[in-house]
Amino acid sequence: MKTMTWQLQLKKRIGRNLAKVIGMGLLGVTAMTTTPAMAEEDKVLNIYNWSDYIGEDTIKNFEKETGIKVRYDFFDSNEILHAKLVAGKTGYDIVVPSANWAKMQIDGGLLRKLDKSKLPNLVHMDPSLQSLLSKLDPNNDHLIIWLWGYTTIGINVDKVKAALDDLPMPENAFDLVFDPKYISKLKSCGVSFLDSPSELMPLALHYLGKDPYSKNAGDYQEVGRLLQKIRPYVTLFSSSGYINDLANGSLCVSVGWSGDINIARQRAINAKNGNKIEALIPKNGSDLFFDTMAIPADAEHPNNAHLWMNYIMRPEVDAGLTNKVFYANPNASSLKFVKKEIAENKTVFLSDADKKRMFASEALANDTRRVMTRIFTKFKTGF
Ligand code: N2P
Repeated sequence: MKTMTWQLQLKKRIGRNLAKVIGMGLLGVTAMTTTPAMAEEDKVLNIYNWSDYIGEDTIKNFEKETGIKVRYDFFDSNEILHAKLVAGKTGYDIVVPSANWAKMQIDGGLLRKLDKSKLPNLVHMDPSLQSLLSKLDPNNDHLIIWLWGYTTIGINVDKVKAALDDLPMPENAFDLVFDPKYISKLKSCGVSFLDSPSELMPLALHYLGKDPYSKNAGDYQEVGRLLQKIRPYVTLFSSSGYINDLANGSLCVSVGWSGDINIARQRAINAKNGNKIEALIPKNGSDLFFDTMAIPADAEHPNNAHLWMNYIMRPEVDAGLTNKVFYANPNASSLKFVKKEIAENKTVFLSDADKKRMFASEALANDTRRVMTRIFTKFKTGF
C-alpha cells in the first residue's frame, strides 16, 4: 500500500520518465517508504519486561539519544505476559517472553516478524545462541535474546548452615527444597518458591528423574505427591519480592533465578547487613532459559521498537544490562564491557561443563499447561 502511494506521488510530482531516469526502481521506492512510516509514529515506546531486568541508564540513554519517551511496565511470570498477549491490544511495542513461551506466541500469530534491515547490530549476537534459538524461532525471524540464566536455589549461607545443624549440605541443591529431611529444618528461616507453574513443574519433574517437559499426566500426579509432602514447610510464593527478602535475611532459601539471587547478594553487600547470599550451581542440572525481545503483532510503534532492539544490541548497552542484573547477555562483543567480577562469576557465566548439565525450556501444549496449573494451584492453596 505504502509503495503504491509513493509511486503515485512520485509520478504526480516528477513524472514517470523522470522517476525512471533517477533510478527509482521498485527497490529504491520500497526503501524510501521506511522514512515516512517512521515519521508517522509518535515518539513513544511501550515496553513490558520482567521486574529487576534492566541496566542502570538503559532507558534514560535511549530517550536522550532518540527523543522517544519510554513507558516501562513489568511482570514476573510468563503466564501473566502470555495471557495479555492472547487477549490482544496490550498497548505494548516490546515484550520479553521466555523463548519457549515465545514459540507458542509465534505459532499463534501474536508476534510480528522482525525487519532485519533495521537491525544491523544483529552482527553482535553470539552465533551459537542464535542457532539454539532458531530451534524455537526458525531463521531467528521474531526474537532477539534479551538475557539468559537458569533456575536455581539461592541461600543465605550462614542461616542455612545453622538451620541444618548437623545435616551436611546436600550434593544436589534441589534436595534443600524437595526433600522433607532438609526443608523441614529450613522452614524456621524462611523458604520461598517461584510463583509460577511453568517454572516449578520442570524442576520437580527433573528432580524425580522424569522428562522436565513431560506430556504424561501420570508424571504430574507424581509431582503432586512430592509437592504435597513439602508444602507445610514453604513460607512464601514469590517471583520478585524474594530478592529483597533474601537480601535482608527474612528468607534463607529461595527457588529463584540465577541473576535475581545475585542481585540479592549484591543488595546485602551494599546494605552491609552481614547476610551472605549465594546462588548455588545445580550440579544435577536445571532449567536454562532465554528471555527474548519481541514485537506484538498489533504494536503501534514497530519502528521505535526496532530502534530499541538495535540500541540494546550495542555491545556496551548489552553489557550494561549484565552489569546491573547479573544475567548473561547474548552479545559476543560485549564481554569487554562487563565488570571483571561479574565476567568471572561462574554463577552468571556458567562453565561449559555446568552449562551442559542444564536442560532447555520447551514449549508447552495447552492441556499440559492446564494439568500443571491445577497441581500448582493445589500446591499453593493446600492439597
Ligand atoms: C528477572 C527474572 C527473569 C528471569 N527478574 C526469568 N525468565
